[in-house]
Amino acid sequence: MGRSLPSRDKWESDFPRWFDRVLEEAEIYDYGRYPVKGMGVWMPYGFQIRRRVLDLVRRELDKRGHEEVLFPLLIPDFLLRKESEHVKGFEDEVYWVTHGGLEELDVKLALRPTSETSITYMESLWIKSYRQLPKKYYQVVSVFRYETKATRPMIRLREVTTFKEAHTLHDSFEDAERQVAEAVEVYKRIFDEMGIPYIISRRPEWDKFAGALYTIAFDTIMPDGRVLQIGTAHNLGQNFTKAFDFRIQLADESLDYLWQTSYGISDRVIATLIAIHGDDRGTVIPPSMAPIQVVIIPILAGKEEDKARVLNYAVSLKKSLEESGFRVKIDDREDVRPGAKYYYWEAKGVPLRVEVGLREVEENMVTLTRRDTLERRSAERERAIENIRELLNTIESDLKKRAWEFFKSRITRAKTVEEAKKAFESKRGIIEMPWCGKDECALKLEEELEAKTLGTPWPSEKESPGSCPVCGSMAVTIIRLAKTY
Ligand code: A5A
Ligand code: ZN
Repeated sequence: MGRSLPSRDKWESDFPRWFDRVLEEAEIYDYGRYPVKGMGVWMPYGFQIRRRVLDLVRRELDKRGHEEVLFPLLIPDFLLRKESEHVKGFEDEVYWVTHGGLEELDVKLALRPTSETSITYMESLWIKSYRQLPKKYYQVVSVFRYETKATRPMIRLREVTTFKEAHTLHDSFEDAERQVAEAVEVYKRIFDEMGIPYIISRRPEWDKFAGALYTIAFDTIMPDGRVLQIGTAHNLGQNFTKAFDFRIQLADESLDYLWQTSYGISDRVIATLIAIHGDDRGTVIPPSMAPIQVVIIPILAGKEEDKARVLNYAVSLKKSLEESGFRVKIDDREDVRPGAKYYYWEAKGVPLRVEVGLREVEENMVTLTRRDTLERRSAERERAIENIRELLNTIESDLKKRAWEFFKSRITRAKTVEEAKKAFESKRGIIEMPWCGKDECALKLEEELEAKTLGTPWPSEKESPGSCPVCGSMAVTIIRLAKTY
C-alpha cells in the first residue's frame, strides 16, 4: 500500500486522506460505508488497539480510586433540562427517542450526549454523608452528538463509541480543584504511555464546557499542523448539584451543595495514536500499545522438507518469544508472497518484523526489521529474544522522542500579528502571544488569524510576557491560538 499513500512530505495537505486510507487498508475502522453519517465500525484489528488503549485508561483510573459504573443510554427530557447552561450548550446536538413502536412516548428520551445530569441525579440518591466523599465514578460508553461541523472518522463522530467520562463529588471547591489537577495527572500518564505529545490550556470563557466553571483542555498537533483537542477536565462547581437540589450535611454540620468535576477522552485518542507515529507506509503502533509486537514471516520456498524446517524454526521462535511475554504472530499464508506480507504488516504498524528463511535456519540466525526506520539487521538465534526486547524498547523511546520533537517544532512564540500569520503559513501548529486578558482582543486575534483560541497556559505562567499585539497594553498572560479540527 505504501506507494499509493500520500507521502509524509505532503501530509500538510493530504493528512485527512492519508488517515482515511490507513484506517481502511490497515483494517482498523470502516468509516463512511456504514449508512449513517458520523458512525463507523471497529474492525477486529482496530478493536484490539482500542482494547489496549482502554486497558491503559482503566488501569490509570482504577489506581487512583475511580470506580467504574454503567448508566442507561437514555436520559429523560426533564433530567437533561435541569441545568440551564448545560441544556443550552447541548440542545441542538441531541438525538431524541420519541416513539416506542407506533406509540408516541409521554416523555421524550435523549440519547446521552454526556452524562452529568443522569449521574448527578443518581448520586443525589446515593450520597448521604460527607464520609462517602470524595467519590469518583467513570464509565466507558457511546455518546451521541448531532455534530454539524464536518464529521471525520474517530475525530468528529456522531456516535462517539469510546467515550470515557469520569464524574466526581467533593465537599469543597478546593477539593474539586485538587481533583482537576489529579485528572490532568491521569491524562498525562495515559498520553505519555502512548507517546502522544500535548499542551495543557485553560479554555477561554466562551469555549468552556456547557455548565462548567472552567475547562482545562489537552491539545495535540496532527501531522498536518492542525490542532486536535484530545481530552478535557471541567470544574463544574455547584452548578449541577444546585440544579438537582443535592445538599448534604458536611463535617462542620453546615448544609451545603456538593462540588463536582467531570473529565473525558474519546476515540480521538486512538485516532491520534494511529496518526502521530505513522509514515508513508501506514501507521506505526508503539510496542507498548501494539496488538502484535512482532510478526514472523517464514520464507517458504523450495522442497517440502525445507519449508517444514523453516516453519518449525519459526514456530519455536514464536513459542520462546511468547514465553518471554511478547505478542507475536506468524504469517504462514502460502498464497501470499513475502513482499506482499511485508507491506501488509507495515501498513498495520507492527513494530518489528522477523524474517526466517532457509539461510537463517542453516546459520542459526534471524533477520530483524524495525518498522519505524526500516533498518534491517541479523541476530544470532540464541540472542534473538534479548535483541528483540532491546529493539522494541528503542522503537518505543524513539517514537516518543520523534513525536515530541515534531510537536515542539510547531509551537511558535510571536509578538505581532504579522509574525503569527507567517508561522501559520509555514507550519500551522500553535501560536503563543502576549495577551492583556480582554476577550475583545482575543476575538480580534481569532478573526485576523482565522484561528481559534486554545486558551492560556495551565498551570498559569508567572513570567511577564510583553504587550498585547492588539491593544498595546501590558500583557498579563500568554494566549494560544491554532487552526483546529
Ligand atoms: N462530560 C464531559 C467530560 C464532556 O463531555 N466533555 S467534552 O464535551 O469536552 O468531551 C470530552 C472529550 O471528548 C473532548 O475533549 C474530545 O476530545 C472528545 N469529543 C467530544 N466530542 C467528540 C466527537 N464528536 N467525536 C469524537 N470525540 C469527541
Ligand atoms: Zn489587548
